[in-house]
Amino acid sequence: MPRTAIEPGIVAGCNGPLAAPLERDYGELGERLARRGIGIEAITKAAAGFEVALPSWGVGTGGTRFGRFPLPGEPRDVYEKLEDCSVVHQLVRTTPSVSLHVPWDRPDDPARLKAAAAELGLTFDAMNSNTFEDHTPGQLSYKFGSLAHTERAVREQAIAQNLECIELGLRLGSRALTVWIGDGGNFPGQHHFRRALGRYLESVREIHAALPSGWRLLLEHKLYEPAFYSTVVNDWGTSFACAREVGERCLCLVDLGHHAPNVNIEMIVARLIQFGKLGGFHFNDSKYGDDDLDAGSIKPFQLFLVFHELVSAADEGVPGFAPAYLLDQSHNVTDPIESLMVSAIEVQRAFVKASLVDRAGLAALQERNDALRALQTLKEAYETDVSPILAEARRRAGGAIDPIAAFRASGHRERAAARRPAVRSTGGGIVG
Ligand code: RM4
Ligand code: MN
Ligand code: MN
Repeated sequence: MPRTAIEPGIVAGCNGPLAAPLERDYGELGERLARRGIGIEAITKAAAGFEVALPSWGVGTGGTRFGRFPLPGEPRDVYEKLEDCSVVHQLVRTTPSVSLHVPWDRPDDPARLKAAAAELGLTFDAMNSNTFEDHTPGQLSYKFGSLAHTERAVREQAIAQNLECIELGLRLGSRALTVWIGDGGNFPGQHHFRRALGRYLESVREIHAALPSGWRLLLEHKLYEPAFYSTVVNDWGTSFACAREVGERCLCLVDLGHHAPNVNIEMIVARLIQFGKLGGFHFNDSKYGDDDLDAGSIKPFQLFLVFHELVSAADEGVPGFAPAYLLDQSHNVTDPIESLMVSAIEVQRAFVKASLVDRAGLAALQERNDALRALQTLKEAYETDVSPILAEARRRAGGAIDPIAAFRASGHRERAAARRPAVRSTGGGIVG
């Protein structure tokens, strides 16, 4: 049994009075779904099998370039980050793995870190390399780029940093490296677009060649920021072209906040699936840009439509389809543990609703070009309140029926505040 950061009796105590009303709600939903020919138990089983990884950098308060408002008891090192991730998983039961960002999370002793994670019932998801800021004094600077830098020596340093991530990940049990670079230009004329992308490709090829067996390399695009005029890997088309050039184990990662407003992301997802290049997701929500808001908080219907593509691909057994799911958010005004719990539930909610779509019926309507009924078919699934399924899946797995109430009752934040006196920078949050 893994060590739990929250006393299991507290969770059981919070669940007690909620169990009977949940049973009634679950029963009623079961009846309604049965009338549509859907067995609730199969859906609950699917919900219980759903997983999304946690970002180590998400458990500290984020911030903007205008400031950061830290909470008491924020994790100060990777061990404390793991402990907070374990709280999320203990209560929601869908987040058993953690994605590390190096060097923010560079462990002193990988074997010790792996053992600490195992003790908490956690494993490691994709590794992330940070070559978008300078870390060590004396290192070559990434001010003008990393993998696409004009100078070979800087590119070599950035490649070496990615290889170090792989090396570390190998010792931690990770199976993927996600590469997002900040390389780009702030002024027209600053970059020779084709040469910059050519240099990036050359660097990525080297990293790909060093991948251990069973590993995947995930390329993450983003249209702007930190560069505000041009970005080297700016969109999914560029990412796709690069992944195809580089090789079979090089795939694309879609971060929901990395597109221009109103872009049809679910179509991008479908395209990447169709061409065998969808490697993973960073879930968050966005109103204007890479806002890193909580998943499902702004455009829940879009999240559902994305999952409709994902669930269809899984149902159809698209060969090689196994995207990695991760939350990638910045929590500026909420308790990060609470935001991560709610976000994990929202992503799972979108998955479960997408699992309710009458896909055979939809296919027939598409054939007949019945646009109105086709939309209604999707809406029927989207508008079903699946909360009792999510709560029941958590309850059966030993989690909390109401994770926020259980977290607040647990006193974890207060205990952490007492045990973890503040340090200047936790290396967490987007602004470090
Ligand atoms: C970037 C991108 C990366 C994340 C960093 C912190 O915008 O989303 O995935 O690692 O932020
Ligand atoms: Mn991301
Ligand atoms: Mn981002």
